[in-house]
Amino acid sequence: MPLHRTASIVVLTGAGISRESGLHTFRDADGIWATVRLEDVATPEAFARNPRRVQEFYNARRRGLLDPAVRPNAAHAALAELERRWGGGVLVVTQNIDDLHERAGSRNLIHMHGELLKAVCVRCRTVTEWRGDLSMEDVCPACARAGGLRPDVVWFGEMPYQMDRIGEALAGCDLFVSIGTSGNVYPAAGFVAEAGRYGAQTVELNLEPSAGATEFARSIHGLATAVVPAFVRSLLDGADI
Ligand code: BJW
Repeated sequence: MPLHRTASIVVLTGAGISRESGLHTFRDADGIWATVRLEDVATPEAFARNPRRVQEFYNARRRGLLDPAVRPNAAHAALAELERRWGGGVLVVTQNIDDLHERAGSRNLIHMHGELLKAVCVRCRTVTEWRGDLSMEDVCPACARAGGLRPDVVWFGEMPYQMDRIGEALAGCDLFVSIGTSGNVYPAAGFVAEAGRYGAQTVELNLEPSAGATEFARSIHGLATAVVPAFVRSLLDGADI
């Protein structure tokens, strides 16, 4: 059955959607966790133990993101077009800390794992735009204290952002689409079951079956730049899901 044009859509994205823009995924053979242990860079304990090591890891990734060669790809663009042209609501919930969705034009967007181009002060909680390297010597522009700025990203053991708003959107959506995520990290990996429980149709678009592939009513496998624009086109053309 085609989806009614007033239907509400929630799209979850992961690192796979940005792979063809030149950014690494985490768990693929050439992924980030193949070169660095997540326990050394992506936990609050790692930051407490060796803040400089963690700052260096994110400084390198921030520089990579700001490389002019890294640009939104056809999959990011297709989701922005869907938001512009779809009658019902489209919410993109991304696990990615890059800014490629907003650069492509997505506006109704939640960065549940934070944003690489922002720093948060652990002393006063103020979030500041940050495009340069970050160090323990930097001073928070809000509270003027040094040593408290960290990347505004969600590490293991920390609560992802805007979970209440995401929960409401999952409960109210008619279609849940998961793109480019391996389905290994919770709570995002549980969104398909949550949306399905409330009666949403569920579709996975990924290079390969994710860890939660059997939870989806439909799976389409291929490169994000091929399968996402095709899927968006089929929605806008009123094809069956
Ligand atoms: C392509 C492609 C192409 C490639 N086209 N596709 C035991 C059981 C259950 C849970 C837990 C547990 N022990 C601990 C937990 C909780 C923990 C967790 O899930 N751990 C698991 C490892 C087991 N989660 C947390 O701690 C989270 N917080 C939390 O749970 O708080 C409590 C809470 C309770 C109740 C409700 C709510 C909250 C926080 C998780 C923070 C994750 N942080 C990271 C790093 C920080 C940001 C950064 O540095 O970038 O976020 S980890 C990393 O993984 C990053 C990602 O956002 C996240 C997900 O990765 P993603 O996007 O799926 O990437 P990959 O590489 O795994 O997959 C890419 C996919 O793309 C692959 O399938 C490819 O095939 C595909 N692909 N090229 C299409 N061209």
